[in-house]
Amino acid sequence: MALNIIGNALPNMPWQDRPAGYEGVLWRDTRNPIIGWNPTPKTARIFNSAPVAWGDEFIGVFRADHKDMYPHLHVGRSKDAVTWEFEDEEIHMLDEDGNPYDSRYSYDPRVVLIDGVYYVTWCTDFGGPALGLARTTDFKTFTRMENICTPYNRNGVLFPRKINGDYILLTRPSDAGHTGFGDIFMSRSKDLVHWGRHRRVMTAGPVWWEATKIGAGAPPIETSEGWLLFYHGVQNTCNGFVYSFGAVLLDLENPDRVLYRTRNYLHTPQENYETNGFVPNVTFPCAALHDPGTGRIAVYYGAADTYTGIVYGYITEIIEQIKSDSELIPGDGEEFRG
Ligand code: BMA
Repeated sequence: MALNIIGNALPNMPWQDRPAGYEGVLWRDTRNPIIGWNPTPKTARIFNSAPVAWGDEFIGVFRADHKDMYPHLHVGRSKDAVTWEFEDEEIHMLDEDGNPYDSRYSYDPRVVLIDGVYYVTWCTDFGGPALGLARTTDFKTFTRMENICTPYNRNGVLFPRKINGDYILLTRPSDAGHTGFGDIFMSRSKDLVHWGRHRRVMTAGPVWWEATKIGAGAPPIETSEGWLLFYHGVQNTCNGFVYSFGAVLLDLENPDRVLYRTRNYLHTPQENYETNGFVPNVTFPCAALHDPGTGRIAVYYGAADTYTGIVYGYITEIIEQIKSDSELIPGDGEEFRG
Protein backbone atom coordinates (compact mmCIF):
# COMPACT_ATOMS: atom_id res chain seq x y z
CA MET A 1 0.00 0.00 0.00
CA ALA A 2 1.23 3.50 -0.81
CA LEU A 3 2.65 5.48 2.09
CA ASN A 4 0.27 8.11 3.45
CA ILE A 5 2.07 11.25 4.70
CA ILE A 6 0.15 13.72 6.87
CA GLY A 7 0.67 17.49 6.80
CA ASN A 8 -0.22 20.65 4.94
CA ALA A 9 0.75 20.90 1.26
CA LEU A 10 4.05 22.77 0.87
CA PRO A 11 4.90 22.80 -2.86
CA ASN A 12 7.07 25.94 -2.38
CA MET A 13 9.40 24.28 0.12
CA PRO A 14 13.09 24.46 -0.80
CA TRP A 15 14.39 21.58 -2.89
CA GLN A 16 17.34 20.29 -4.86
CA ASP A 17 17.47 16.93 -6.63
CA ARG A 18 19.79 14.20 -5.42
CA PRO A 19 23.26 14.71 -6.92
CA ALA A 20 24.08 12.24 -9.68
CA GLY A 21 25.71 9.13 -8.28
CA TYR A 22 24.91 9.97 -4.66
CA GLU A 23 23.61 6.91 -2.80
CA GLY A 24 22.47 8.21 0.60
CA VAL A 25 18.85 9.07 1.48
CA LEU A 26 19.79 12.60 2.69
CA TRP A 27 21.81 14.96 0.52
CA ARG A 28 23.11 18.45 1.29
CA ASP A 29 21.95 21.69 -0.29
CA THR A 30 24.79 22.87 -2.53
CA ARG A 31 24.31 26.37 -1.03
CA ASN A 32 25.17 25.13 2.49
CA PRO A 33 25.81 26.67 4.86
CA ILE A 34 22.75 28.82 4.26
CA ILE A 35 23.56 31.01 7.30
CA GLY A 36 27.14 32.10 7.97
CA TRP A 37 29.11 34.02 10.62
CA ASN A 38 27.86 37.34 12.07
CA PRO A 39 24.39 37.27 10.48
CA THR A 40 23.24 40.43 12.33
CA PRO A 41 25.12 43.19 14.18
CA LYS A 42 24.32 41.70 17.58
CA THR A 43 24.73 38.02 16.74
CA ALA A 44 27.82 35.93 16.02
CA ARG A 45 26.35 32.58 14.99
CA ILE A 46 22.86 31.26 14.12
CA PHE A 47 22.54 27.49 14.13
CA ASN A 48 20.21 24.94 15.90
CA SER A 49 16.97 26.57 14.70
CA ALA A 50 13.36 26.04 13.70
CA PRO A 51 11.82 27.36 10.45
CA VAL A 52 8.12 26.75 9.65
CA ALA A 53 5.77 27.57 6.76
CA TRP A 54 4.08 30.96 7.04
CA GLY A 55 1.42 31.64 4.38
CA ASP A 56 3.29 31.58 1.05
CA GLU A 57 6.55 32.31 2.84
CA PHE A 58 8.51 31.07 5.85
CA ILE A 59 9.22 32.21 9.37
CA GLY A 60 11.03 30.70 12.31
CA VAL A 61 12.61 30.90 15.72
CA PHE A 62 16.39 30.82 15.52
CA ARG A 63 19.09 30.20 18.08
CA ALA A 64 21.53 33.08 17.91
CA ASP A 65 24.63 33.28 20.06
CA HIS A 66 25.40 36.92 20.80
CA LYS A 67 28.81 38.50 20.91
CA ASP A 68 28.90 38.04 24.69
CA MET A 69 28.40 34.28 23.88
CA TYR A 70 24.97 34.03 25.53
CA PRO A 71 22.43 32.29 23.28
CA HIS A 72 19.02 33.90 22.63
CA LEU A 73 16.03 33.29 20.37
CA HIS A 74 15.45 35.52 17.34
CA VAL A 75 12.71 35.66 14.70
CA GLY A 76 13.77 35.12 11.07
CA ARG A 77 11.75 35.55 7.87
CA SER A 78 12.30 34.18 4.37
CA LYS A 79 10.54 33.98 1.01
CA ASP A 80 12.23 30.71 0.02
CA ALA A 81 13.41 29.19 3.36
CA VAL A 82 17.02 29.43 2.15
CA THR A 83 17.84 33.16 2.32
CA TRP A 84 16.86 34.51 5.74
CA GLU A 85 16.47 37.94 7.29
CA PHE A 86 16.74 38.12 11.06
CA GLU A 87 15.58 40.57 13.65
CA ASP A 88 18.65 41.92 15.40
CA GLU A 89 16.76 42.15 18.69
CA GLU A 90 16.06 38.89 20.47
CA ILE A 91 12.51 37.75 21.31
CA HIS A 92 11.23 39.33 24.53
CA MET A 93 8.49 37.12 25.93
CA LEU A 94 5.64 37.97 28.27
CA ASP A 95 4.35 35.61 30.90
CA GLU A 96 0.64 34.70 31.22
CA ASP A 97 0.08 37.83 33.35
CA GLY A 98 1.72 40.10 30.77
CA ASN A 99 4.93 40.59 32.74
CA PRO A 100 8.27 40.53 30.89
CA TYR A 101 10.01 37.18 30.83
CA ASP A 102 13.60 37.20 29.59
CA SER A 103 15.64 34.12 30.30
CA ARG A 104 19.37 34.59 30.94
CA TYR A 105 19.96 32.16 28.07
CA SER A 106 17.74 30.42 25.52
CA TYR A 107 18.77 27.81 22.98
CA ASP A 108 17.84 24.96 20.63
CA PRO A 109 14.21 25.96 19.83
CA ARG A 110 11.68 23.68 18.16
CA VAL A 111 8.41 25.06 16.75
CA VAL A 112 5.24 23.10 16.09
CA LEU A 113 1.77 24.13 14.88
CA ILE A 114 -1.08 22.54 16.86
CA ASP A 115 -4.68 23.59 16.21
CA GLY A 116 -3.71 27.01 14.80
CA VAL A 117 -1.20 27.94 17.53
CA TYR A 118 2.58 27.83 17.18
CA TYR A 119 4.30 26.38 20.24
CA VAL A 120 7.98 26.93 20.93
CA THR A 121 9.97 24.59 23.17
CA TRP A 122 13.56 25.49 23.99
CA CYS A 123 16.22 25.18 26.63
CA THR A 124 15.73 27.95 29.18
CA ASP A 125 17.28 28.89 32.52
CA PHE A 126 15.23 27.55 35.43
CA GLY A 127 17.96 27.31 38.05
CA GLY A 128 19.93 25.55 35.34
CA PRO A 129 19.00 24.23 31.90
CA ALA A 130 15.37 23.12 31.64
CA LEU A 131 12.60 23.24 29.05
CA GLY A 132 10.56 26.35 28.31
CA LEU A 133 7.21 26.43 26.50
CA ALA A 134 5.74 29.49 24.77
CA ARG A 135 2.93 30.11 22.29
CA THR A 136 2.45 32.60 19.49
CA THR A 137 0.10 33.16 16.60
CA ASP A 138 1.92 36.10 14.97
CA PHE A 139 5.63 35.68 15.84
CA LYS A 140 5.47 39.15 17.40
CA THR A 141 4.03 38.33 20.83
CA PHE A 142 5.30 35.21 22.54
CA THR A 143 3.55 34.10 25.72
CA ARG A 144 5.76 32.16 28.10
CA MET A 145 3.67 29.31 29.54
CA GLU A 146 4.12 27.14 32.63
CA ASN A 147 7.36 25.26 33.25
CA ILE A 148 6.96 21.84 31.69
CA CYS A 149 9.64 20.07 33.70
CA THR A 150 12.10 20.51 36.52
CA PRO A 151 15.80 20.99 35.76
CA TYR A 152 17.85 19.60 34.17
CA ASN A 153 16.43 18.86 30.77
CA ARG A 154 17.00 19.70 27.08
CA ASN A 155 15.71 18.77 23.63
CA GLY A 156 11.97 19.24 24.25
CA VAL A 157 9.90 18.38 21.17
CA LEU A 158 6.08 18.42 20.92
CA PHE A 159 4.10 16.18 18.58
CA PRO A 160 2.02 18.13 16.01
CA ARG A 161 -1.32 16.82 17.31
CA LYS A 162 -2.87 15.32 20.39
CA ILE A 163 -2.88 11.54 20.57
CA ASN A 164 -5.88 9.99 22.35
CA GLY A 165 -6.65 13.38 23.92
CA ASP A 166 -3.12 14.10 25.14
CA TYR A 167 -0.41 16.52 24.08
CA ILE A 168 2.80 14.53 23.79
CA LEU A 169 6.23 15.91 24.69
CA LEU A 170 9.61 14.30 24.11
CA THR A 171 12.37 15.34 26.53
CA ARG A 172 15.97 14.43 27.30
CA PRO A 173 16.80 14.65 31.01
CA SER A 174 20.39 15.85 31.42
CA ASP A 175 22.78 17.56 33.82
CA ALA A 176 23.79 21.19 34.17
CA GLY A 177 26.88 20.85 31.95
CA HIS A 178 27.95 19.02 28.81
CA THR A 179 25.94 15.95 29.73
CA GLY A 180 27.71 12.62 29.19
CA PHE A 181 24.52 10.50 29.15
CA GLY A 182 20.96 10.79 27.93
CA ASP A 183 17.88 8.89 26.76
CA ILE A 184 14.68 10.21 25.15
CA PHE A 185 11.61 10.26 27.41
CA MET A 186 7.97 11.11 26.79
CA SER A 187 5.32 12.87 28.90
CA ARG A 188 1.60 13.42 28.34
CA SER A 189 -0.65 16.36 29.22
CA LYS A 190 -4.30 17.32 28.76
CA ASP A 191 -3.66 21.07 29.15
CA LEU A 192 0.04 21.76 28.47
CA VAL A 193 0.38 22.62 32.20
CA HIS A 194 0.21 19.29 34.05
CA TRP A 195 2.49 16.59 32.66
CA GLY A 196 2.58 12.92 33.58
CA ARG A 197 2.45 9.28 32.51
CA HIS A 198 6.18 9.61 31.80
CA ARG A 199 7.74 6.86 29.72
CA ARG A 200 11.16 6.15 28.32
CA VAL A 201 11.04 6.04 24.51
CA MET A 202 14.62 5.30 23.43
CA THR A 203 17.95 4.61 25.08
CA ALA A 204 21.34 5.73 23.83
CA GLY A 205 23.49 3.19 22.01
CA PRO A 206 24.74 0.54 21.78
CA VAL A 207 25.85 1.49 18.26
CA TRP A 208 28.80 3.86 18.68
CA TRP A 209 27.52 6.89 16.75
CA GLU A 210 24.72 7.23 19.35
CA ALA A 211 26.33 5.49 22.33
CA THR A 212 26.84 8.48 24.64
CA LYS A 213 23.48 10.27 24.41
CA ILE A 214 20.57 10.94 22.08
CA GLY A 215 17.96 13.70 21.78
CA ALA A 216 14.83 14.32 19.70
CA GLY A 217 15.36 16.61 16.70
CA ALA A 218 12.49 17.90 14.57
CA PRO A 219 8.81 17.52 15.60
CA PRO A 220 7.67 14.04 14.47
CA ILE A 221 5.98 13.67 11.07
CA GLU A 222 2.87 11.49 10.89
CA THR A 223 2.82 8.75 8.24
CA SER A 224 0.82 5.54 7.78
CA GLU A 225 3.99 3.64 8.83
CA GLY A 226 4.30 5.53 12.13
CA TRP A 227 5.72 8.80 13.43
CA LEU A 228 8.97 9.68 11.66
CA LEU A 229 11.38 11.22 14.19
CA PHE A 230 14.86 12.53 13.40
CA TYR A 231 17.13 12.47 16.42
CA HIS A 232 20.74 13.29 17.15
CA GLY A 233 23.17 10.75 18.52
CA VAL A 234 26.50 11.49 20.16
CA GLN A 235 29.75 9.56 20.22
CA ASN A 236 32.51 10.46 22.68
CA THR A 237 35.95 10.47 21.09
CA CYS A 238 39.52 11.44 22.06
CA ASN A 239 38.68 14.75 20.44
CA GLY A 240 35.33 15.33 22.17
CA PHE A 241 31.70 14.73 21.21
CA VAL A 242 30.62 14.01 17.62
CA TYR A 243 26.95 14.75 16.81
CA SER A 244 25.36 12.76 13.95
CA PHE A 245 21.70 12.11 13.25
CA GLY A 246 19.46 9.17 12.44
CA ALA A 247 15.72 8.47 12.47
CA VAL A 248 13.13 6.16 13.99
CA LEU A 249 9.54 5.20 13.39
CA LEU A 250 7.37 5.41 16.51
CA ASP A 251 4.01 3.68 16.97
CA LEU A 252 1.12 5.96 15.91
CA GLU A 253 -1.08 5.32 18.96
CA ASN A 254 1.64 4.63 21.54
CA PRO A 255 4.63 6.71 20.46
CA ASP A 256 6.69 5.49 23.40
CA ARG A 257 7.18 2.33 21.32
CA VAL A 258 9.94 2.27 18.73
CA LEU A 259 8.98 0.26 15.64
CA TYR A 260 12.18 0.67 13.60
CA ARG A 261 15.45 2.43 14.32
CA THR A 262 18.38 3.12 11.98
CA ARG A 263 21.49 1.18 12.94
CA ASN A 264 23.72 3.49 10.89
CA TYR A 265 23.52 7.27 11.05
CA LEU A 266 21.76 9.05 8.18
CA HIS A 267 23.99 12.12 8.44
CA THR A 268 27.33 12.85 10.09
CA PRO A 269 29.79 15.76 10.07
CA GLN A 270 31.79 15.52 6.88
CA GLU A 271 31.81 18.85 5.05
CA ASN A 272 34.13 21.62 6.19
CA TYR A 273 31.30 23.70 7.70
CA GLU A 274 30.29 20.65 9.80
CA THR A 275 33.77 19.58 10.96
CA ASN A 276 35.14 23.09 11.59
CA GLY A 277 33.66 25.95 13.53
CA PHE A 278 32.97 27.06 17.09
CA VAL A 279 32.31 23.42 18.13
CA PRO A 280 33.70 21.05 15.48
CA ASN A 281 31.90 17.87 14.38
CA VAL A 282 28.31 18.78 15.24
CA THR A 283 25.22 18.27 13.06
CA PHE A 284 22.11 18.97 15.11
CA PRO A 285 18.60 18.83 13.53
CA CYS A 286 15.79 20.94 15.03
CA ALA A 287 13.23 21.29 12.22
CA ALA A 288 11.96 19.85 8.94
CA LEU A 289 9.69 21.14 6.17
CA HIS A 290 7.82 18.55 4.15
CA ASP A 291 5.36 18.35 1.29
CA PRO A 292 3.05 15.31 1.61
CA GLY A 293 2.12 15.31 -2.10
CA THR A 294 5.68 14.86 -3.39
CA GLY A 295 7.04 13.20 -0.22
CA ARG A 296 9.90 15.72 -0.17
CA ILE A 297 11.52 16.73 3.09
CA ALA A 298 14.08 19.39 4.00
CA VAL A 299 15.77 18.87 7.36
CA TYR A 300 17.35 21.97 8.97
CA TYR A 301 20.37 21.39 11.16
CA GLY A 302 22.95 23.37 13.05
CA ALA A 303 26.51 22.73 11.86
CA ALA A 304 29.54 23.04 14.18
CA ASP A 305 27.49 25.35 16.49
CA THR A 306 28.23 28.02 13.88
CA TYR A 307 26.18 27.56 10.71
CA THR A 308 22.80 26.31 9.50
CA GLY A 309 22.49 23.68 6.78
CA ILE A 310 19.74 21.83 4.92
CA VAL A 311 19.59 18.21 3.76
CA TYR A 312 16.92 16.90 1.40
CA GLY A 313 15.32 13.52 0.93
CA TYR A 314 12.16 11.62 0.08
CA ILE A 315 10.16 10.45 3.10
CA THR A 316 9.35 7.14 1.36
CA GLU A 317 13.05 6.40 0.81
CA ILE A 318 13.97 7.45 4.35
CA ILE A 319 11.33 5.12 5.80
CA GLU A 320 12.50 2.26 3.56
CA GLN A 321 16.06 2.91 4.77
CA ILE A 322 15.00 2.95 8.44
CA LYS A 323 13.11 -0.33 8.01
CA SER A 324 15.79 -2.14 6.01
CA ASP A 325 18.65 -0.99 8.28
CA SER A 326 16.74 -1.27 11.55
CA GLU A 327 18.15 -2.68 14.75
CA LEU A 328 16.01 -2.38 17.85
CA ILE A 329 17.68 -2.47 21.22
CA PRO A 330 16.16 -3.91 24.41
CA GLY A 331 13.24 -1.77 25.56
CA ASP A 332 12.59 -0.13 22.19
CA GLY A 333 9.39 -2.01 21.41
CA GLU A 334 7.97 -1.97 24.92
CA GLU A 335 6.32 0.45 27.25
CA PHE A 336 9.00 1.42 29.80
CA ARG A 337 7.62 2.64 33.11
CA GLY A 338 10.82 2.03 35.03
C1 BMA B 1 24.47 20.36 23.24
C2 BMA B 1 23.63 21.60 23.10
C3 BMA B 1 23.58 22.05 21.65
C4 BMA B 1 24.92 22.04 20.96
C5 BMA B 1 25.64 20.74 21.24
C6 BMA B 1 27.04 20.70 20.66
O1 BMA B 1 24.68 20.03 24.59
O2 BMA B 1 24.20 22.63 23.87
O3 BMA B 1 23.06 23.36 21.61
O4 BMA B 1 24.74 22.17 19.57
O5 BMA B 1 25.72 20.53 22.63
O6 BMA B 1 27.85 21.69 21.21
